[in-house]
Amino acid sequence: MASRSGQLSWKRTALLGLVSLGHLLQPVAAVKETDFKKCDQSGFCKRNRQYADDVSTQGSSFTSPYEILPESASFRDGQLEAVILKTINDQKETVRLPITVSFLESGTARVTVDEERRQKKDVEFRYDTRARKERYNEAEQLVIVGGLTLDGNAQVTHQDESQITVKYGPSSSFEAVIRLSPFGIDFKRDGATHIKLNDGGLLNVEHWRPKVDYIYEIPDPDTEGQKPLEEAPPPVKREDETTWWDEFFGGNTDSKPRGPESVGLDISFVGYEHVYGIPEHASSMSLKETRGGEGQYTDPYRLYNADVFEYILDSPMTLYGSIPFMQAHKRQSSVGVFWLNAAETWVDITKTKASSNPLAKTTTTHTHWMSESGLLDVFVFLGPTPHDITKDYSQLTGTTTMPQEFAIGYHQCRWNYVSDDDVKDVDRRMDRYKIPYDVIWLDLEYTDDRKFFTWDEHMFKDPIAMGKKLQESMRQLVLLIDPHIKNKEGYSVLSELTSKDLAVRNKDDKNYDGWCWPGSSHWVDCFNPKAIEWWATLFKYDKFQGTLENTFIWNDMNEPSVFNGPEVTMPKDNLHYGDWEHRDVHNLNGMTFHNATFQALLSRKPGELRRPFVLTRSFYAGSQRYGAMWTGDNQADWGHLAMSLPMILNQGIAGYPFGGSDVGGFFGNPESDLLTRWYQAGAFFPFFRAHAHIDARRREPYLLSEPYRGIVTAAVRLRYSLLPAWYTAFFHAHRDGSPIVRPMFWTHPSEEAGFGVDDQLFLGSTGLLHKPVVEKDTESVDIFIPDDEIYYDYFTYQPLKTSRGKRVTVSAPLDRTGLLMRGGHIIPRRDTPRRSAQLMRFDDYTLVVTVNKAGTAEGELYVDDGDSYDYQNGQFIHRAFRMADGSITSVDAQGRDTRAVEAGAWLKAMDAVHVDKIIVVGAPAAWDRKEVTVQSGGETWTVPVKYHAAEKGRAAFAVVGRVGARIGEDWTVKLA
Ligand code: NBV
Repeated sequence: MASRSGQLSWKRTALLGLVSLGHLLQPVAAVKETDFKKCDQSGFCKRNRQYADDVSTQGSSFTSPYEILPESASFRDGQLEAVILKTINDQKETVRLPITVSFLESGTARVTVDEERRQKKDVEFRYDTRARKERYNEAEQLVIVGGLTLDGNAQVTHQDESQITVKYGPSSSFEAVIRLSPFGIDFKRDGATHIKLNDGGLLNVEHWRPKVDYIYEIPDPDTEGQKPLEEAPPPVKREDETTWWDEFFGGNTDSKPRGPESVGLDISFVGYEHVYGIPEHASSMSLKETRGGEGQYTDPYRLYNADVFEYILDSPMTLYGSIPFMQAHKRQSSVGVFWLNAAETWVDITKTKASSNPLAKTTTTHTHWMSESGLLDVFVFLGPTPHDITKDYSQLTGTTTMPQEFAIGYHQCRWNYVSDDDVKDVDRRMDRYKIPYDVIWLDLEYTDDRKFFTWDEHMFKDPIAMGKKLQESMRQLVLLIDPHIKNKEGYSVLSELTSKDLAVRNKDDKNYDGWCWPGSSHWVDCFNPKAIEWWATLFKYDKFQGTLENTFIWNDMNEPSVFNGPEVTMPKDNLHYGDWEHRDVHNLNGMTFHNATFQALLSRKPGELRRPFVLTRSFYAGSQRYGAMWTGDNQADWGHLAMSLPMILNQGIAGYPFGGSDVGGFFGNPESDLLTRWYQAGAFFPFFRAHAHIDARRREPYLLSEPYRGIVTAAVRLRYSLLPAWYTAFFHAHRDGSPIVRPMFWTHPSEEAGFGVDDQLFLGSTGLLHKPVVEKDTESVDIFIPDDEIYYDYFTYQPLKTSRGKRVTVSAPLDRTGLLMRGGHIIPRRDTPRRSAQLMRFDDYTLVVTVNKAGTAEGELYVDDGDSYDYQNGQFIHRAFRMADGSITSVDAQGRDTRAVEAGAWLKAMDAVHVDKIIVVGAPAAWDRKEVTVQSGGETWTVPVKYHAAEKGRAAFAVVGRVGARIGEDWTVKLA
């Protein structure tokens, strides 16, 4: 074992050494920031920032050179079309930029600016490049899945030489005021401006131009020397052209056959102090300013998917995934934008304070978006609630796929479980120590020589037997599959890839050859629909031998990570399907691979329609449709544990809530207390997986000594008992994009003091408020309370002395996490711990009712078979629970007549599933009785109640049961 791992670790060091050739053979300790660009090393970012600086220096004497030609504007069926004229070269030349402003039925507006291709005779491209010459315009095809229906009721309410006003949205309460010269748009709701485009004049569409070699004035030999020096023309400030036609970084050259083509725009959120979103960054949820100042950043937030392992904390540096969606929030109002562009993107953020009344200064957040190429395509959401924004955004990009039920249980992973015996041994020991888990994972080393779809036959002698063993306890196996294909003769996957011409090409139109885990590799190009079809063939059970129905997939390295590529990724001048440059599509790359694998799992066997499970490291807007993500290669330290929370919360805000961080930390060896605290936190991540680096010591939870092992076991069991609540929260994410774990501003949009809180969360709409301990030697947490409700401690039923907008200290010794129950909720649980989620699927339920100040409570349960798509045909149970006026009721949450639903096998089996106990926390004295009556299915019976009067800091509570009503049927529990 030791020598094998030692050998692998050496290989890794050697390979990673190639990333930055300077430190070959030196162990890589942490991310080298210098391996990744800063804004001033990225040509277009530097130019756009310079543009912003020049605009600010010129102040009021600056006029944006973009104007809409009044005669070009026309409005039809909810869409305004016009041409923006950009004036260049000191008024001598103009460029035409067609603009479309679409008003969508949802109330979302979309602004798209393209560039008219100039005639070949006007512009001769210097290089004969295979790359497409129009701006990349296919992101919509890959990202947008709905919500584009135009709003037939939108109408122009005013038009003159200077502006066009369009009213649209719910009850025509939204307005877009389009200023013609200089071009700009103000978005208003109920007469007040919320979002402004190009108000700061930073719109910058770098138009296409021919490459002309520098023209130096060649001295005329006859007149040379005659001109007196003083007459030389004054130096003209030229644009910085040094990175227009090629760019160098870290020893790599990016040839740029199309020259400069960036798009930049300022977007201001008027009166908004907080903006969230644009993951993925190891940063606070409420985004910081980026142009200096105390505690602020000096670089813009960067979105350029990259393998930034062991990343630094509190940084705007790019990470593995990108979602260019931003939400701005203030008291009573949320608005947002989605910048649909897949190229490298940077976002500067600054805030200004202004006031008409010196006592009430309001902050405005100014953002400056810069993308290297492609269209300017921005969606504008006017809310007004966070939930409206979430719904409208997910109408466009889709919602979280309904997960496999097992996927929300606990996942046991490390790099690597080294043999099938190792896997079976872990499985056995988890059972011996009664620690539930659902999935065991195999990292890279299960393969033969890093050739995906093969097995190391010495170490994994009988994968089928291993898979079947897992099936006995209804557990699953996840295998790692990366997008790089080893360049080795005789490897059938390689020969299929190349013979079918499905690989990414280099700028010379040859299959791109880069270096990754297997050594020399090619990359499957999942932008090509044919590649997706081919990829699916590789996963058929008879093709990918050793896989079974309980095998699922993990996609790693799909940024893509290329050890010897610029910034550890692919050269930007590589070519994809359709001859688009990698530059245009980089941030979409990971999603196309994730999608290909998702599609492949959907079609493993004819007639088998089961939900796939695919984890991805790289992502873009829309990736939520294909499975889970995790926050990549973090570190076993307290800082990384703490950072998990804002990162996961921000994922939820940006429509991709199924996420988690490596529990325990990927690099390094966590002390037992850190590992324990990470399990307590992880039990409240939507994706709950422990993982460890190959050089890290083994740390399966049963290896911990007591008391840690027992505490971790309790944390995992807590997760399992709450699985019904988790599944219900996933259902909401699936239905309308709601975050699974929710930050305070989302649940309490009026409580200003909570807008910056990102270290605690609500689980769905259960009222469960969790704040884990993320600091060493800390035995309490200060939980922010966002309202005037009662909050009970989850474990002790103690009603806390809270006050709205303030923090309350909750005791959290090592064996306790900070977990409160907000009054007024009914939380579904399953209280018998079992080995896996699926073994619990026909267990009875416990309902925990937390009585609020008004003496009422409400809750929900959604459940389906957790595996198929039958829920789309009514095969689900969705209950709404309510406690009021001395009774607790359950009715169908969607108002269906459930008896009319023809029950399939799963729904029939659910007939045997009942409500076992109801625990009423904060039960009024009326519950102090011996029994209550239950009515259901036309019958009435009585059930016992055990009432516990309030005592020493503990609320009164009543335990009712066994209730015995069917979970899928209407029932009433009555006091009378
Ligand atoms: O496949 C090995 C690892 C994996 O364990 C990890 O989770 C990924 O984020 N992978 C990265 C490759 C390289 C790690 C240094």
